[in-house]
Amino acid sequence: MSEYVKSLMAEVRAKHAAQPEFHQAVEEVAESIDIVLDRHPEYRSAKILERIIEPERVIIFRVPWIDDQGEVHINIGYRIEMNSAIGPYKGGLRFHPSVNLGILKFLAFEQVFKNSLTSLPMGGGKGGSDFDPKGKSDLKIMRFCHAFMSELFRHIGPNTDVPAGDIGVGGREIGYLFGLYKKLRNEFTGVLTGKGLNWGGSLIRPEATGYGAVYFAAEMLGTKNETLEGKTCLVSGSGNVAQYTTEKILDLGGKVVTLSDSNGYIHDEEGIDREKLAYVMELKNVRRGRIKEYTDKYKNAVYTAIDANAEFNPLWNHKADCAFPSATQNEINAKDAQNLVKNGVYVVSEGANMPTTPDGVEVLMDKKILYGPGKAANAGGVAVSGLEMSQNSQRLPWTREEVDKRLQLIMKNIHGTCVEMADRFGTPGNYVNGANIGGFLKVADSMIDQGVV
Ligand code: NDP
Ligand code: 2IT
Repeated sequence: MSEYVKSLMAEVRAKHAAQPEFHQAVEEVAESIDIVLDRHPEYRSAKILERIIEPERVIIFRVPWIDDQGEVHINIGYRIEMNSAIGPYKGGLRFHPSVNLGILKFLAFEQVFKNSLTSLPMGGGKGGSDFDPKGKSDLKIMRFCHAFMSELFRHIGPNTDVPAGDIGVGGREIGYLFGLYKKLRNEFTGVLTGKGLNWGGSLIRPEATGYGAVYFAAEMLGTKNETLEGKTCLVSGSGNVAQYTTEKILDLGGKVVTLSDSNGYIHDEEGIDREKLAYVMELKNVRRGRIKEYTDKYKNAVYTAIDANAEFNPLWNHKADCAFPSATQNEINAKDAQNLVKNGVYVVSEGANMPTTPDGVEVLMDKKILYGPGKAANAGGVAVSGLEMSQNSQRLPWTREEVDKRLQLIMKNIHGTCVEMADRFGTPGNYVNGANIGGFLKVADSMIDQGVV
């Protein structure tokens, strides 16, 4: 690590104390960008990276709400408005008990580079709450969403800040959030993405992150003249990203043998076919059940509990060709990465944000496998959010084929940018450097154009 990165990180750790995920995200980018700053002293003297690290604005608010039994609850609400150099703040909302300021800052920071890579005009943001939606009735979810939006509405807008979904926030939550926004503002605008199809949503938005992560994997395989046909794939998570990752792998002729939730995972040696996937979608999206129930229906599959404190996650310890981590941050550590490689995995395409720890990344890079970091590989979700914004502005919906065609082109271009930037800055094949540098340059040049603001 250079002296510059060391001193930058010492300052980040001091100023943003006790935010390990934020430090992790910043350090990875700083290490990639160091060489860019050497070649472009104007970025260094304008303190571009130092400015990108500091959120433009952080909003923290109380979310009091009353459940259907009349009990009062208090959650914390957040919106991190990270960077607006290339467009309105854009990024998801996460509802999960683990949510805190540091986690949302890491996500907002990653979002800045990811959104830039899509080539669409979107700045970076992220928000959410420590609210736990698990096991709650629709009525409780609605009450919470309305309480959350009763404060958030004054900070967002279609040209200011456009939230969307993330962990714990899907179509149902976006509906409740949109309903209250519309009522309070007395306007019908594209202030949120991931909306329902009847009220301004885009076709393919629910599918986009998972499809995009698979398109990205296909692009990486293409550099070796290979395809996903016949490949065995490990997928973690069983939410939005995991489901549509599985669907697209099936479309492209691959086989998915695992899915998980925070309690455990299923391994289905025969593969999760379309009928089984439909069962998972109904289980997770309608009944809101646990992945363990898969083995009640499909007796050949094996369920194993996951202990978050164990040395390694057994899900990553199966024979396979490709892995699509699609649950949460830091779900692949160094031991997991070693297990992946030992089991034959040579493609990792990250549907989740920062699912691999820094020493896990080091293992994958040392082994020179095809490793697509989240900010490139999972950019399809926010890209189609950007397309939803375009359709809302035009007041004209596009067909499924049109949106999917654009998504595929965007993922191809992101892959191309990663390859080109990695080459240009002397680390061919390094998608981490390629993504960080490609995302950085457009934001940096825009910040230079706009002066010190
Ligand atoms: P969902 O809420 O739909 O699903 C999340 C899945 O991950 C669930 O299976 C959940 O299990 C599991 N999970 C969540 N937290 C943990 C945890 N701490 N440990 C283990 N498993 C966990 O979310 P998404 O599918 O939308 O998001 C998954 C990942 O993809 C996240 O990293 C998100 O940031 C990223 N992402 C999402 C995008 C989107 O458009 N939705 C876009 C780009 C990235 P359980 O039910 O037990 O909580
Ligand atoms: O991490 C992400 O890119 C998302 N959760 C999607 C953000 C968006 O605005 O669609």
